[in-house]
Amino acid sequence: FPHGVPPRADRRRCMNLLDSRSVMGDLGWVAYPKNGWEEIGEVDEDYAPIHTYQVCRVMEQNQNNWLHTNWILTEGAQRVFIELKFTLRDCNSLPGGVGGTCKETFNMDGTGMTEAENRVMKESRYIKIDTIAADESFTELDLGDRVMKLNTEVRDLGPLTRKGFYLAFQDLGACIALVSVRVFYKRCPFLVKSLAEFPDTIPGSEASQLVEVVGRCVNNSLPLYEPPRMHCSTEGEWLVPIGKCVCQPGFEEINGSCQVCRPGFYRSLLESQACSKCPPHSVARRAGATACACEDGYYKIDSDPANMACTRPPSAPRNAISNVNETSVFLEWAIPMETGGRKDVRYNILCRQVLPDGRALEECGPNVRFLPRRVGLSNTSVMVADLQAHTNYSFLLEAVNGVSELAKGHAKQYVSLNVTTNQAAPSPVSVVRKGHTGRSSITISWAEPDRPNGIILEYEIKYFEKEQDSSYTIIKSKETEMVVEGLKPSSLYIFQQATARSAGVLSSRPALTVSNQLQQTTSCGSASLIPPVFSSAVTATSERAQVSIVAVAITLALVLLAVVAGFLLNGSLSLCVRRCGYSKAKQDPEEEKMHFHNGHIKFPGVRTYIDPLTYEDPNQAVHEFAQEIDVSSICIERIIGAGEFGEVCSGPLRLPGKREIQVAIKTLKAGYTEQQRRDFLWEASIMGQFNHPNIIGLEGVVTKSKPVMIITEYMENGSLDTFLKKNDAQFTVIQLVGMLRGIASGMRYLSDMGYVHRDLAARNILVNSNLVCKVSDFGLSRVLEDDPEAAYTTRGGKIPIRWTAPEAIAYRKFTSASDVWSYGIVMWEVMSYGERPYWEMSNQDVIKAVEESYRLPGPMDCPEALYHLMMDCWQRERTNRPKFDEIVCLLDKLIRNPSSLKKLVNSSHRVSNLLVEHASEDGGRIRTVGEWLDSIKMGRYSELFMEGGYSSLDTVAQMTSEDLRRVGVNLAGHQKKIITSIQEMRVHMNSTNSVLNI
Ligand code: ACK
Repeated sequence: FPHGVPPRADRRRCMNLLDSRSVMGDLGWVAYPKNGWEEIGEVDEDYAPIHTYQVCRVMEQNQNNWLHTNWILTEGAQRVFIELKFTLRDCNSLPGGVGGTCKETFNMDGTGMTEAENRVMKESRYIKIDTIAADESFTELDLGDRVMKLNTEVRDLGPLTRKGFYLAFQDLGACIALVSVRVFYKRCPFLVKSLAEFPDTIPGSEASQLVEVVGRCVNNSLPLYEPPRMHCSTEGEWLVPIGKCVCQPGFEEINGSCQVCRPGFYRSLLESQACSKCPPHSVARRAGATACACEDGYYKIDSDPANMACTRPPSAPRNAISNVNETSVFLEWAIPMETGGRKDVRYNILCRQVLPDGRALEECGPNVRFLPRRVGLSNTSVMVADLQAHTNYSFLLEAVNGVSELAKGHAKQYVSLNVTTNQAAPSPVSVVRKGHTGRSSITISWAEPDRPNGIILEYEIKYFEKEQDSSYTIIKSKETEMVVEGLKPSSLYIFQQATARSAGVLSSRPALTVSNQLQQTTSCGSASLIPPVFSSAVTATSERAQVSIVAVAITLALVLLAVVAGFLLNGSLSLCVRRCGYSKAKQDPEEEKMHFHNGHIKFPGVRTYIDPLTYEDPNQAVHEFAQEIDVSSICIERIIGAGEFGEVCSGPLRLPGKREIQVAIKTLKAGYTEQQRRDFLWEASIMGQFNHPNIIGLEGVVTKSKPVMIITEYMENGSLDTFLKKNDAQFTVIQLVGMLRGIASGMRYLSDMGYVHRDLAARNILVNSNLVCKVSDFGLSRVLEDDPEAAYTTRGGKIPIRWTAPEAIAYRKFTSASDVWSYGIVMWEVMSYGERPYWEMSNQDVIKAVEESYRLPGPMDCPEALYHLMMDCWQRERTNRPKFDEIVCLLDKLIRNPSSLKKLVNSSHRVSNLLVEHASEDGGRIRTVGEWLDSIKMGRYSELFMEGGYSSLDTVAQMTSEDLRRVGVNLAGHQKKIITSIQEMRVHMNSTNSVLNI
């Protein structure tokens, strides 16, 4: 060390085993031969006494002078360092020719032999450590000047395996003064780092070796994730720290030690640094808190983070309103004034029916439906359906949040709403029983419908002879039993049961509801029941039957008109025949003209859609059907999209005396022509005629100021196709069927109104926050002009080929039946989460394939019942397609009986039903994992599959759900989709040798 004293760190690091300078008395080293090395007392530069050993027999030949030290204990060190300080005489500076005898080096040797072993000194036992030469040798001159040319040399020695060793210095004829010999080892000194203590550690024997040492966490601290470790190098330095200790909860680190948290403060997580102040509404009365306790009346649930304020249950919902539609009630409310400090506010509905005495209340039965559900609603609205007609109900709306359960003593706060339902059609009669059967008569009976929805005035029976189904007979009964007489013997009769009731004072629409068909053959003496589900048999001759269908319709109309005439309020009346379990009944398309319209018997004065073209002045049409809104009631907040005529925006609408609602605002861009203005407002003239929960609602128009606007209800989730693509595989089948049911119900309403949409497609359906789907985009040919999907046909005009029925493409025969075809395509879009129908096939190929009877295959995971319905919608013969009311009935049935949706379209069916070579250029063959994932729209996982080692279809085919999770597919819907495809892949591999053919 140049300044004599080593730095502090080195002093701690270097442990002396021998230091000749520090020995006060005789060193006791042994010289051999005796006249070689001799011990001479001297003083150093500072005149401090030192021991030196000197030898200078440069004049004599063959010198071999040994000096060996005492036994030096290693103290466990495996490698030691030897520092020598010495002076050496320059041979050339010696007077007289000493010639070849003078040396300028000496040897340092060592042996690990014990004292006993080494009593008789044997040079041969020593091993040479090194030959030592001087950097600087001194001359006569230096002696004269008293300049000490001191050399320092350090050598290391190891690995040492014994407890000690001897050193020896061998002179072969040099002039040396050994001023000091220091032997030391290096160690990593005791260290406290990151709250962990590491003890004194002796390094390993090899030069580059690191010794790993596990530290001990200091008081009130704990290892974070893993025990703290450090590595001791041979230089005695601590290197490569791993892990650390942190203060345990309730303590914080201050100046390298753990101090307890003060009252009012807490520390819960090892990861957090310091104690934190208790969050609002919580306290820590003692020091060292690991969490704060909630104040009285405030609560916390396990999943609440420690730094979250304590919370309390919410107050009651506010501003509850109801909107009654027949036997359905739409309830809506505003969020509570006080949410309790939480974001997880949910709403529960308690429905109670007011009993006829007007005082007692009874909880609503299980038949009442709540959409989307009764409890745990996250939105501030609910649809309550299937209530009884003309009945008072009391609804209690309760707001709850995550801590409501804990707040047992907290009085629940409700808001209550009293509601009276209106008139509605009775539910179908479901059970029809056969009684006595005679040669020409049969007795049949039935139970009252589940929901009569009022007083049933009479039941109607419609029946016809199987072979003569173009005409039928209707007879009526006030009772739930009737004897049908005058039937032909040995003939098969089909019975259809209907219930009818008076409209009551409030309703203008009496209804007939058709129940299941009863099939019965009249017998020659004994009746025989025909097996099909809805059948039984009868004998009869019927003179009064066989009336032409038109005659029946007109008679029936007159009879029913007479029944309800006294109750008519608005002079309009329609009689609907809704049938479930649709039959592919013959229906002359021309019947539509004969007032048999889509299974509905229409009467003069029934509300139908009026073509705005029938108005000479289009402005008049607009104002006939759409309310003019003052522009000051609207506030445009956001642009949500672009339409053909201008931007589509959203914002609040506040009409005088009404509550504020969010609306969509379609604008007509500046610089329009009169024709464009007319075309733009055309849609409002149509939309304004409709009023149905599954048809986009028109609020009004702004025509008296600019820009001209159409204001519609706001649909939070935008268009259905984009919405589904965004939420791929995220819905349950029931949710999807619910959406389809809504669309079908809207379409049933449109077809009842006599309106043909012509451009029904998922992109033209809007979805609100409750997943309610509404049909939008009205405007006949104009819509098609706008639709980017619509292509010009050879006969002129634009048609969205993929969605359009063949007869509409071929000769523009657009009817509700062609809308049904499009509905089938929408079903396919929904069940495949927004997949493009017929993928990338060209329009020409689509037309050709459909013409050749190819149809779209069932989407993955699609229930068979739904695929059958799609296929029926795609019947070439349009009269064979189901009607929208049949579709609604069927979907309702499936929703009521979810097990009917369990059976999925099986893979072989999907594949054998394959449309055409639609997939990749390679004839639809999928060869790589990437192609396969793309084909099931899971391409986003390609990289994860590769990283997980699943790079071939063969390895993928072996994957389990567990493997999928390991790869990183965490969404349950995606796991299901991929696993289903893997199962299909296995089936295919067995038959097609590891190439998947979609
Ligand atoms: O898919 P989107 O978000 O839903 O983008 C289109 C865009 O405007 C252009 O038509 C959206 N849009 C149209 N009408 C409405 C509406 N009533 N509510 C919400 N978004 C709407 C549509």
